[in-house]
Amino acid sequence: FVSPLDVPNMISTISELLEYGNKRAGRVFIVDDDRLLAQHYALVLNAAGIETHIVENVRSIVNELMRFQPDLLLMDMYMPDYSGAELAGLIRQYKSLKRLPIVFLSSEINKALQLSAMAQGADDFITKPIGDTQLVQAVKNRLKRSLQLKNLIEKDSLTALIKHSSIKEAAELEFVRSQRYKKPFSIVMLDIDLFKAVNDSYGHGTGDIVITALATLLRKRIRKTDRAGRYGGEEFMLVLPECSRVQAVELAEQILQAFRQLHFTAADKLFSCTYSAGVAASDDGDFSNAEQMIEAADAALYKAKRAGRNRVC
Ligand code: GH3
Ligand code: MG
Ligand code: MG
Ligand code: MG
Repeated sequence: FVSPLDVPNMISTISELLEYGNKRAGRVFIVDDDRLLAQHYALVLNAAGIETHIVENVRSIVNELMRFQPDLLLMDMYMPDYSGAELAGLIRQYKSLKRLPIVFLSSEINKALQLSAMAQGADDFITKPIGDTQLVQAVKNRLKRSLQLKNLIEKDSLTALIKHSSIKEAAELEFVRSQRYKKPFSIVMLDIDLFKAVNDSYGHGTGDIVITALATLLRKRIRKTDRAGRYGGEEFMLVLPECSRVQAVELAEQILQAFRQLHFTAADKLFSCTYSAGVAASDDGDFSNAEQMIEAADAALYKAKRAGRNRVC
């Protein structure tokens, strides 16, 4: 496998995948009406390498959660306008927030009240007062398990890209965001050309290497705020916020050029591959949901295939 890239960081076993989840300390969203206490928690967690966000306005908690994308929610039980239990109930109504671990951090020691608050969909309870080191350890352990689980659920084991359902969720989230903030947004669908022939000529293992190499290339070439997912076998999807059609086409063409230049070796033969791509951009027209944009990107991909492959439409 000769390539101008580094060896693709292929993640092949569950233990490696769990290891991967451990590399990120995680993001914690803090909800507490005591501003000073919330800031203190944030400071202590930041010192341990954990990113934090303190809720700014409880009324827009769902928006803030969707924007910050936390791995854990640390929430007070008693606040002037809303109770933590009410907020937990509200959060659980959103599909994309169903898996977010919610931990109450409260001075409430009455077990029955703790339980009824947790019945709203929280996962755990930590009682205040709590020392700084204790808090860090408690949060770290919970974050670690939360991230491991998230990786197992969301990541494709061959390429370590997010899977079909997660990239679709990312597209839905970005669609809503782009509408709200009136920003452009693009989706790209890529499909490796004549891939069956690669498997037939060089074997499935070599086919896997090609898939992993393209995944690595995608990961390296996109921006931090972009998402790349494995949509199907040798089909990928890019979700590109604040990206117009022109920019999306340019990106897909640049990556195509880099992909074409990769040389793979198998059975003493050198070969290379191409892909076809279809772009759908929010500036193309009136889409009413992400599903319609995905369909448009799929149609453009089909057009690229019919026009002779190895191109972006
Ligand atoms: P086209 O240019 O029209 O896309 O031609 P194609 O040969 O790529 O056609 P198609 O999309 O139907 O074939 C995809 C092939 O990819 C079929 C399947 O066996 C293979 N494939 C799917 N997932 C994997 C995988 O994880 N590893 C390997 N090695 N092959 C896979
Ligand atoms: Mg309070
Ligand atoms: Mg295909
Ligand atoms: Mg194909």
